[in-house]
Amino acid sequence: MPRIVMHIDMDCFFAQCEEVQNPKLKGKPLAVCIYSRRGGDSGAVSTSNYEARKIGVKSGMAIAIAKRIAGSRCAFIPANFELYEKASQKMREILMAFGEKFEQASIDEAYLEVTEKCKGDFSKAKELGEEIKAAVLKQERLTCSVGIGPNKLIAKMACDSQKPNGLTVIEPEGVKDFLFPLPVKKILGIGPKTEEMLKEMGILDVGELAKTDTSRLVTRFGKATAAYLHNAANGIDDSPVEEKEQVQISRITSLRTDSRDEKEMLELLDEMAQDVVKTVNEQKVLFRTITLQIITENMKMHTRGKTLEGATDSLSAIKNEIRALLFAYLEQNPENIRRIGVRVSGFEKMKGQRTLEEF
Ligand code: TTP
Ligand code: MG
Repeated sequence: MPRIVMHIDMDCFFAQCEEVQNPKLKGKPLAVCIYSRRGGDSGAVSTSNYEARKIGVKSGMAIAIAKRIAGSRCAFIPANFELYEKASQKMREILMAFGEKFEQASIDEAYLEVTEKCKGDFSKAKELGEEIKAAVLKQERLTCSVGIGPNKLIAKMACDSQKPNGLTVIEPEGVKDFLFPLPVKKILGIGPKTEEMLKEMGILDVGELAKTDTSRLVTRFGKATAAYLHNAANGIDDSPVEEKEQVQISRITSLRTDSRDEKEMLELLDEMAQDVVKTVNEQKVLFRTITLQIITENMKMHTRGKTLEGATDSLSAIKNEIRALLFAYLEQNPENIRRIGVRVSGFEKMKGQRTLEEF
């Protein structure tokens, strides 16, 4: 049965999250910025929507330069990582259901192994890709791009080849036609330095790289890199889709203003505890450790944790422990608090037995 791997990447992820939260931003150029602590416009554009890319505002650009290029045509807003983390978690929950194995590759990218699910049939995989896009759009109101191929390397490159809102299928017979005309820098892992070295050897596109005698590559790059380059250029990649066990589930949020307002903190903690338990239940795990996270006004991070006798998924257990941890913390620490969070860890898989609280 031919192997089938899918790669999913959200389109202009941070910018789309902002557009969903504030639809007025939609349709106009938008840059999401990470401002540095130096103030003013120092910092970089984290990402921009496709309208902003058209006028030259791109990831990694200094904010001041982007403003010079775009002027008032483009909205510049600060990054809100809580929002993106939440959307990323939701994406994870949606996608996991669609394949036999799931691997998160970055905040907005994932791989799915779908060989069994599609019985090695690429047309079934294409239908599944369409279903996934529809599910993400319906549940998150976000568009993504999907690449389908015989391995992770081809799936990712297929995904990158048509953005935004793309769906690209490369079947095993089509791999060489797809890869060979591309410039070498399109191969995952080939950065400007390797590209330059290959150029000096007269190798510009993937087809040339694929046909280059490996001994020439070994002399230049060493054995391991030469093998990678040769295989990648020929579309060969045996790396498995690896489920990375989630080691913790957490939520963190900012207080309205830096303070020691217990009522506000308890309300926020209860809300986050509910959210955490919802994810815990979706992932069918039990946790043993509950941790309170505190970031003070001077940006110091403190954690206070408690490990329970037995694993649980009980909401009241989190609420009670977190309250106790908060009161103990406030006793000992006089500073105002900026951000506060809840984390659970020490997971055990649910064994099918129900917990006391469900009865
Ligand atoms: P990408 O998936 O590389 O970019 P993107 O989702 O914004 O756009 P595309 O449609 O091309 O996929 O990165 C995901 C997020 O990571 C992105 O929304 C913002 C963040 N990021 C940075 O903060 N700095 C960077 O230089 C890049 C490339 C991304
Ligand atoms: Mg993306």
